[in-house]
Amino acid sequence: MSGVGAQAVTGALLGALAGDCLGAPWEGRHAVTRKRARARVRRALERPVLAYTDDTQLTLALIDHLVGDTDRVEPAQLARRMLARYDDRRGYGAGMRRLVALWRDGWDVDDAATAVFPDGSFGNGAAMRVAPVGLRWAGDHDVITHVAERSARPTHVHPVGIDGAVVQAHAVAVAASTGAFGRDELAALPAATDELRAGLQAAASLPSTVTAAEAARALGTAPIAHRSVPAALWCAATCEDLEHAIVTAVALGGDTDTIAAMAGAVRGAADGPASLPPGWSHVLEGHDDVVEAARRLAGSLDDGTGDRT
Ligand code: R7I
Ligand code: MG
Ligand code: MG
Repeated sequence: MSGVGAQAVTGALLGALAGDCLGAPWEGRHAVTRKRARARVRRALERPVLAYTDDTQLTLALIDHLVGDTDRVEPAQLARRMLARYDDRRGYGAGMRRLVALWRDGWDVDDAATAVFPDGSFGNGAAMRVAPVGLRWAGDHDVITHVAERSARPTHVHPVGIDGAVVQAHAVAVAASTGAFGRDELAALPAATDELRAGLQAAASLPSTVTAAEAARALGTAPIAHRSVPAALWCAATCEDLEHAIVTAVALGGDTDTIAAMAGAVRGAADGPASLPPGWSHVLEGHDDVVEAARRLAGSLDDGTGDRT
């Protein structure tokens, strides 16, 4: 059972939400300087509301499942929770959209997982939603690995897609339980595939002084697990706070909402909800829903049995 407190849970989920909302307007752009990225973030915050995307929607669906169904993850039940929240306008990946169509046609979840990509997807969708698993089982290494893997299965059965989720879950867990996430923590993360191992090694040794364009080239910014999780963890490990981590993720370009969301989950887990800069909360769509989901997840940690109300 996790020893993580409500502050770390709320911090991680709000950090992820902030990264998703602030990264989404710039998804698919080229790398820019950090100065320009800071101006982009400032500009985005002038909008009345910043919409969240699939990253947040699926994180909420995973919490629905962990708290409302079973805490050890049943892939078919998790798929139903994803379908219940699914909204086509939230910027889902192309493979994911086709998968949802198959689920709606009544396909078996295991069969559908290899129908779109024959070896399963190695997209970063399983990694971007996995923070609740790291929070729930922080300190329980083997359970995190096992449950993160199961949480990937409805949508990502490719070993690299799964590994991205396992690595990200461990990163959130270590940040939440120690209050720290730097290069040492990054370098110690367990990766099972050559792709993630190489990515983590590159991230652990990449200086914080490189330009965003250099970092993007070295680590990747694509919506696939091994070319986004390392970049997100580099942002989290080398930036002093949540705001800088998100600004740096925006500067990298590419899959900005997801890289910023994963970086935000880790920094927010380490630093708590107070790390959300003043003035952000009222702009983030879904802020109150995420706080409520954090309360439910943290509540189910407290009683040790899962809150199935
Ligand atoms: O992983 P997934 O849910 O995508 C998440 C991304 C995030 O950036 C979100 O913000 C959203 O924008 O999408 O969805 P998938 O469609 O399973 O994977 C994402 C992409 O990875 C796919 O659309 C493919 O381009 C690529 N991809 C693959 N390409 C070839 N072969 C994933 N698996 C494969 C593969 O096996
Ligand atoms: Mg998205
Ligand atoms: Mg994305």
